[in-house]
Amino acid sequence: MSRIKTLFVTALLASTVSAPAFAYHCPMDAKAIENGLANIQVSDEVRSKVMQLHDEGMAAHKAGDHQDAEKKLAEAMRMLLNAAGM
Ligand SMILES: [Cu+2]
Repeated sequence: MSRIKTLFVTALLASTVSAPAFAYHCPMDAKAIENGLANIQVSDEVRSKVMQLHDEGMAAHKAGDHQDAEKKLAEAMRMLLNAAGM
């Protein structure tokens, strides 16, 4: 559980700190969300909301809108963290 938390916190920090200076990291964030969903017990409601944000984020990423993608992916990660009580 704590390894998952570290993963999310690292990804969220990367989102806020490095977004303008470094390459976008949407796929990394998406992977963190997938790992989180696989390892954290959440309600079906939270799971489907997180998956929706994940899918929307990756769709935006593929469309080249990385800023919007990272916003959605960060929101999904926060939702997972909140749901897990971390
Ligand atoms: Cu992207």
